[in-house]
Amino acid sequence: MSLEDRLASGEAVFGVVGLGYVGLPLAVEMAKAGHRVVGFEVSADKVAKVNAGESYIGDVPTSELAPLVEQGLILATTDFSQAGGTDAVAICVPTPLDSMKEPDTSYMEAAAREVAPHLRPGMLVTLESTTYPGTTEEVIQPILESGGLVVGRDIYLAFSPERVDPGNPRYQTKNTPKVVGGVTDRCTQIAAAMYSRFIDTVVPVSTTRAAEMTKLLENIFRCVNIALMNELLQVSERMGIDIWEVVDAAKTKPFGFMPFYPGPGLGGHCIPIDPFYLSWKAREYDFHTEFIELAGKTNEDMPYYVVKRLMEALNHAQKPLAGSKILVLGVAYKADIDDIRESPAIKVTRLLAEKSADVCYHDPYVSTFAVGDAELASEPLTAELLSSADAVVVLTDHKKVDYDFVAEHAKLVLDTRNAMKDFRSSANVIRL
Ligand code: SAJ
Repeated sequence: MSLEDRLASGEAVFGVVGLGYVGLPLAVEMAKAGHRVVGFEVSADKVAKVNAGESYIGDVPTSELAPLVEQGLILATTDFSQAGGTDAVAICVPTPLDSMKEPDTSYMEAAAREVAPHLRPGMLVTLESTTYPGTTEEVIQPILESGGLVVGRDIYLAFSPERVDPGNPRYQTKNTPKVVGGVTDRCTQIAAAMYSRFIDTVVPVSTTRAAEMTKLLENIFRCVNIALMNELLQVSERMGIDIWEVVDAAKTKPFGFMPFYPGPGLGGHCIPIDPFYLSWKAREYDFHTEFIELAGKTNEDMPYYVVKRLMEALNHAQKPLAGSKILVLGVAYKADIDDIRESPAIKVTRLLAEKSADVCYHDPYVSTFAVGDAELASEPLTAELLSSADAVVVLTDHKKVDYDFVAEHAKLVLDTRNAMKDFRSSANVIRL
């Protein structure tokens, strides 16, 4: 029976390599559509948790995962030889930057090398990890073909970017349109047929490179526009203009404008990283992506700008930063989540510690946080804590924090997220 027949009949068995914030939700949607799913993980701990029906991903409730495991629809394993028993395998592994800010494709290559020996004619492999145009055909395809099978003839290969926004209450895996681009038209068709089994909208594009570039465009668009706001923040501050008021006013334009906001820097595992996958590859074509480089520089500068503004605010109170007690409010990379990857708070708190400030923090989602060699614990947000701080710096605008309480008890607040917009006229609250 052909893969398309097995897809249509629901008999197709799916594989997912990497059961993280992309792979585990994907496996759950595949299983909810009635397909058996084998999850491949290098972490035995994650394998054990999944097979016990315990979710470790915020977007996947245990109550949703457990029944699928009990029904035998989801099985996790570290044994990649079981890939031979699947019909289609989606690779959802990290694509970080290395210390030189260059793409680290080692996780994708390792995943492909684990799968390759178990490929059978008729199987489909899709790559979901965000990466530079050309990765699928220049890096992954040769590995998959190393056993003699040929993509487009014997097996199928496509790129389909993950579009997971952790914590998004409205858009999850099933209802977020899925772009798919194959090595051949047939690869595209088969990959689209696979994803259509459990995702509402599938968007085929002509090539793997078009699909790879689509995801990069989405995130470079954000990175550059956030950098623009961070630049406009700085010039507005010098001009005595409240950029937050200006953005709110610009938002009233019902067409041709999309609001972005300044902040303490760029966090997360996507936006600060993805653009550099393109700028790195562009050099191979003698092209310098100057917007991306400038945006990266502007965004990377923001933690330093925050510290400068804090020093100026303390200076007005005749207090040096050195020796001052600074309470950091929010360390996650964005509001209402617990993820601290690439969070600007990491850089800000390190800079404050380097300038001999006495730093503590409160974040309702993050219980411990490393500042240099020190491991800090989130302190309860009490009136005493607030009033004992020489300054409070809001780095993440978690909704569950009581900002009225903060304004009431804090001597001085530097608000980098406009979390305290209702107190913008209070003498003790300064907005970035
Ligand atoms: N940020 C600003 N100003 C803004 C928006 C964001 O400073 O106007 C900061 C955030 O605080 C954060 C960083 O930028 O530190 C990234 O924020 P983000 O809103 O882009 O959120 P992410 O990193 O979770 O991005 C994800 C991306 N999803 C995928 O890559 C699949 C992105 O494509 C989504 O558009 C984004 O979520 C989203 O819309 O929430």
